[in-house]
Amino acid sequence: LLPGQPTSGQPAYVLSDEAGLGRLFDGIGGLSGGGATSRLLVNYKEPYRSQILDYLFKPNFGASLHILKVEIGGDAQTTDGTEPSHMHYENDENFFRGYEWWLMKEAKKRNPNITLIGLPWAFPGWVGRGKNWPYDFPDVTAAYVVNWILGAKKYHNLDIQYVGIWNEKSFDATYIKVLRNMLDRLGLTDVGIIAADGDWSIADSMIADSQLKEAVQVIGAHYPGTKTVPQALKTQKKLWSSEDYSTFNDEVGGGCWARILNQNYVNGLMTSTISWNLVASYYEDLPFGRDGLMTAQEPWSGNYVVESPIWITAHSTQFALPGWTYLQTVGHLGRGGSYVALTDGKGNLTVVIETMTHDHSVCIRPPLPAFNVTSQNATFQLKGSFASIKELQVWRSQFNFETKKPSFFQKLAPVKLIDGSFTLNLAEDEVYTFTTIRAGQKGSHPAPPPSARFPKAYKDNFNIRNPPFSEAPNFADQTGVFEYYQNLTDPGPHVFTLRQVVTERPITWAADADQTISVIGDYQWENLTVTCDVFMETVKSGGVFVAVRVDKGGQSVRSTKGIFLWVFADGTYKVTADLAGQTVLAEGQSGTGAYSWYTLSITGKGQSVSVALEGRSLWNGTVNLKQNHGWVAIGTSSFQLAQFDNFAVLAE
Ligand code: 147
Ligand code: CA
Repeated sequence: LLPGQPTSGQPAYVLSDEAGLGRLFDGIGGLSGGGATSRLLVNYKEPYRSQILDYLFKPNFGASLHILKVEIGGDAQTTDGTEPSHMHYENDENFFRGYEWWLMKEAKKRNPNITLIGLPWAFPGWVGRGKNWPYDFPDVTAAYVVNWILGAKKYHNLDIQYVGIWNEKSFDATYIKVLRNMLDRLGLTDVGIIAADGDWSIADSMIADSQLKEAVQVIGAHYPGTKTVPQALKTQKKLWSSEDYSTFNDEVGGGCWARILNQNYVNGLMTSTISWNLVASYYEDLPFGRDGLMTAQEPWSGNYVVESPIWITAHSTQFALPGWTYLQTVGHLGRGGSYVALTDGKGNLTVVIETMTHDHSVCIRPPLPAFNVTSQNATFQLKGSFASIKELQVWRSQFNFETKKPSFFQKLAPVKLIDGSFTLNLAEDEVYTFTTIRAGQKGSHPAPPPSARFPKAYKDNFNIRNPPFSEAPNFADQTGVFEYYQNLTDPGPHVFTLRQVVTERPITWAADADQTISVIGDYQWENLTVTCDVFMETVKSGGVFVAVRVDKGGQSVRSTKGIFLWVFADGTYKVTADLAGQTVLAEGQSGTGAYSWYTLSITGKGQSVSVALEGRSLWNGTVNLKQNHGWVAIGTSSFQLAQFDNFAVLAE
């Protein structure tokens, strides 16, 4: 029998602390990065940007998250783009790149108690001293990561509470000990190490190696399917689902989230669950489109969507905080579904019940074994220090898959307890919170502007002296990093430019291209003209491009197709149908060289394409791409410095 399951005629699930309590609750979180999942969020105008942040972080308002986990940018592709490193080069340090610093500060503004976590997916190439591997020089890697933690405090007054090892890649026991040691020597003893953000296998190593066990504070597993393993339990460490969800955020996604938030504890004794990702703020046609707790992928329109996972999160987060404790009396319901209960140890009690059916709660991974859920009556009997509770506040979500008219996070009339007990009728696909906590609110802001396509006429001259972010709006780097740059020695009109700054292949997490590329615009664009000024900073092997109809980003960026116009520092040009440059449509002399500015343009109209250099036609031809639409892009032929200016698109 499962814990709390009724044994005979009188069905009652006991909620009690009489036999002691369960594990300490560490909170529910969202993950920004891994990678570039918040890229478009930063460019929302106010008040929309603040509204989105309220739905995510404001206590007693929306998801009211307890934890924000961010990527420690490593200049490499990490799912939906690259995130910039705080150390592009060994002698470089800059703690104002990207948007994770800003996001952590916005989260903390709303919830000063939020737990902050950093985890690297990739590292700049120099960390590996030329090898695509971060563990040969563990002190170099540790210094790089610890420097990020120190910079967070020094420049942003952010206290990072936990740091991870290498997302979804192998861990190295020596590195973990070196990292622990370095943190301790610097007085960062309160910074916990989470390991190893993959499967549970580190538990075996920890049992075999007591120093490793000492060094690690939390075992973090990814997509655990709500289950743990005996070895992990044996370590007696905190167990977390340190990355989970990654499911399209429709109602089935909300159902997935409801089920795993409860059952990660019920089945796996995991005391934290972190959603990949926090907010879907990347072009939807990049990998894993809309796998966030909510959607904010249109900074140009201001439109965003508060999706069901936000309200499912609220059922737990608004009524239990990190530092609360799970009761031992949690479990499965007789006819399917589950319940958890938590207490603050001061008499407060929160119970979360879910009855998600199999087909309405499938997550992206792992496969979900069959189970049955049917409607049922459930009686809960409060005992121990909860026996005297007279009334509980009630919040309900009904997915209503049949009528397609869901209702999320509704406050119902409080329930009176009779002799410490209450009974409810549970239908399929419902979530309930019963709690002594009277706070709690279904927050709302006025409806955002309607959805709109990316503007057809778009320009950026990058002329901004103190940009709020290091990256220009809407450019989504897929290999390399493109930053605002002030070219002080430029005699003419190109003082303010955009510059590709990654000069060495990073220690990669995904298959980055051998070229660099940043995409922008509407994935449906087919007929259009793009113009951009380009400037190579590498003699002989310099090369830059402008492209249209770019069909891929993310982990498949290496096989990106489209129409690419390249000029090279050796005086030649090419038109290719792919980023890798294997399908050459045209090539010839261009007279181009390093350290001069050139204007490139491409016009595509149906199958005919024309390309021009300095306004003079270089080539006209017909193309027969598999896919005739896609983003616009800029980039370089290898990891090299190059600048871009006066970017302009006019689409039909
Ligand atoms: C995770 C990554 O950590 C995230 O950055 C993001 O890419 C996410 C998308 O679903 O996936 O990586 C995983 C890679 C492989 C598995 C699980 C997560 N897997 O094979 O089970
Ligand atoms: Ca400019």
